[in-house]
Amino acid sequence: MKKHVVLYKTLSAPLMARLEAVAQVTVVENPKSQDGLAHLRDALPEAEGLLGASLTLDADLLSLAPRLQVVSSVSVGVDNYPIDELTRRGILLTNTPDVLTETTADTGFALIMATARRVVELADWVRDGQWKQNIGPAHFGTDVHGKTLGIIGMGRIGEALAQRGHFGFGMRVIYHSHSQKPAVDARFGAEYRNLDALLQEADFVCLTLPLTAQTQGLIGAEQFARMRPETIFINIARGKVVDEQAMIEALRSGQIRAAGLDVFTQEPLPADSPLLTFDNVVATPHMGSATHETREAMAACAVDNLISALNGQRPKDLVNPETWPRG
Ligand code: 8YV
Repeated sequence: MKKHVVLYKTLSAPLMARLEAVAQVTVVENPKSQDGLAHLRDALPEAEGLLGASLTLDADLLSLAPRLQVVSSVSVGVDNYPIDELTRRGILLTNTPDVLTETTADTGFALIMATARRVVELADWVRDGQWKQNIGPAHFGTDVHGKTLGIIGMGRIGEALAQRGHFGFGMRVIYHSHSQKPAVDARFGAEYRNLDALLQEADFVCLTLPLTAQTQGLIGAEQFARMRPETIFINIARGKVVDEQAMIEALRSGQIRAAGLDVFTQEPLPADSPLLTFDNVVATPHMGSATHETREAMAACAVDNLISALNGQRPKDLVNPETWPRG
C-alpha cells in the first residue's frame, strides 16, 4: 500500500516520477495563499509524509496530521519547524545540509563584492544615462582583497566563505562560533575572536549562523555600534538574527558603510521597507541557494530522505535523531 505524501513545493518531472513510484502524492500549490493553505489543511489528515520549504509548520497545522511520520524540508535551515513537538510525536524531520553549501557561499561573496564595489548602484547609474564622464572619488568603492573577513557562524557555509576569502581574495579571516575550530585555523590561517572583538576588527561582518532561540536578535544596536564606519554588513543567514530597525538606524547614521542582505525579518521584503531607500544596501530575494543546479540537488536530497523514511530506513539528513529508531 503506497504511503500518502503531501508536497507543498513543486518537483521536477524526474523527481516527481521517483516519488510517485513509491507514494500516493497530493500537490498543494502556493501553501501561503488562502486557497493553498485551505488545500493543505484538507490534505493533512491523510498525510504520512510532507515535503516542502519556506512554510511555518505550526502546532495548528501539525494537529491536523495524526498520521504524519516524516517531514522532509528542502532547506538547510529548520527554524520554521517546531522540532521539539515533531520529536515528541516521533515525527522525523530531515533537511538538505550539504548540497547548497557552495552556492550559498557564492551568494555571500556576490554580496561582498556588490556592496564593496557598489556594483548595483553604479550599474543602475549607467543604465539611467548618468555616465557622462570618467568617474571620480564620489563613485569609488572599497577593496575586498587583503581586507579582514569576519564570519559569525563557522559551519559548512561559513567555512566555504572563509575558503573564498582566504584563497580567492587573500583576505585575513577571523570568526566567531560556538567554539574555536583548529582545523579552520590551520586551513585558512583563521583566528577565533569573541563577538565584540570580531565586530570591531572586521572590514566585512558576515552572518552564516542558524536562527535559534539563542541567535535571534544577536546583532542589535549595541553590536552595530561596535562596527566601524568602514564596515560592510552581510547577512545570508536569517533575517531575525538581526534587529532590523537597529540596522536601519546604523545605515541612516553612517555607523556602517553598507549592507548586503539576502534575508529579512519579513519575506518577501515589503516594497516600502526603509532598507530599499539606501543606495548602499544591496537587497536580494532570499536567493542563497537559488540556482537551477542546486535547487534540483536539494529537492533530490529531500526526496531521498522522504523515501528512506517512508521505507523504514534511517534518512541521511535526520535533524532530530532522537526519533530513530521509530517507536
Ligand atoms: C532555501 C534556505 O532556498 O536552505 C535554506 O535554509 O534558506 C534556502 O537555501 C529556502 O529555504 C527555500 O528552499
